[in-house]
Amino acid sequence: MGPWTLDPRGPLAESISVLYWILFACAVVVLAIVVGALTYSGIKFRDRPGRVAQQIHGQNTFELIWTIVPTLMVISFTALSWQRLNFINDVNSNVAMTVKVEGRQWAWGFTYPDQPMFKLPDGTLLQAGEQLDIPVGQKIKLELTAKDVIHSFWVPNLGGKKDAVPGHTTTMWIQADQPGTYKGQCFEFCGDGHADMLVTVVAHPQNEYAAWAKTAVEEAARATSPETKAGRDAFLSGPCAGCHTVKGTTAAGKVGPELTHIASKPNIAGVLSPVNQENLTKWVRNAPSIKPGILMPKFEGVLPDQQIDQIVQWLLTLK
Ligand code: HEC
Ligand SMILES: [Cu+2]
Repeated sequence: MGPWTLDPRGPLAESISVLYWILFACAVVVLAIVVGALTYSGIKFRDRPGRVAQQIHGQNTFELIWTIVPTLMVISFTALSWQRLNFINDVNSNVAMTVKVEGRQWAWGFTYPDQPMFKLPDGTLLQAGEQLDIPVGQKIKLELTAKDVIHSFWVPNLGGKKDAVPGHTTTMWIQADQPGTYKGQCFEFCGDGHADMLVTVVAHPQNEYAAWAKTAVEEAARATSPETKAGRDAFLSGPCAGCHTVKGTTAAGKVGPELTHIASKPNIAGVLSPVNQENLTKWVRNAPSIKPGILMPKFEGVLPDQQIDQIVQWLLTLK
């Protein structure tokens, strides 16, 4: 049924949607009773030839019913919600793994837990932009924060919403009961690119998860060598990552082309070839002078020359 709360695919989403249906059913019953009684009395007691409508005061039985019944309903809604909130807010028991999530304008970045299976050869941890891969049937704790403004993490089939707040860590958990791809979206208006701030959670069968992690670590290792770490860091923490995607890193920008294999391309943006240090440096320094009217700004005088050099060194490793 697509990404929405009423199509739950895990225990957290399930508990939310069941509560929703209970409240909805009760609301429909109340609505039917109120509208029914109103219509009935409107017709039965109306002023008409041979009958003068009257004001009636005091009806103990009715007054007791419509005080006690709603009170009991509200109390039971509170109890139900309370019990579910305990389940929803329990982010710590039986957690299989903890993933760090960072929201930034306008993409989600993930850092996998400090476990051997997610370690790259240089000792850093596997990261990903936009897509989070999890094993089926396991409780995954998310530690959320944001880099710039408040964002909100929401994958409706798997769980509720949680704000990602700059300088602060919030927690939530998700769990998928069947393998599949679950779409989500930032749910707090966060600027121009808000509508494109999508997230995909892919749930793998448990026995295939280790194999997925191995491949992902191998791919990511290509984008991390100790010599080019400075360039990588500058790229990921600077403006580049907001516009470009590099698989195996948190860079998940959508404005410009993907740069995962930029060093193997025949040319830069179809206008500069080959892809080498000289041409990449020219491009990053002043792309608009090479291809007028493009969205990529010039970085000459914006980033220090040394940083541009480091970034270019790193780009050259992306084969
Ligand atoms: C505001 C968005 C934006 C930012 C910021 C940005 N770029 Fe770009 N970049 C683009 C766009 C758009 C293109 C595609 C231009 C074209 O082909 O017309 C591009 C193209 C490129 C290309 C050529 C890609 C190819 O497939 O040939 C490289 C390399 C590149 N950018 C590197 C960088 C680096 C490094 C940074 C950071 C210093 C950066 N970009 C920052 C938008 C951006
Ligand atoms: Cu956002």
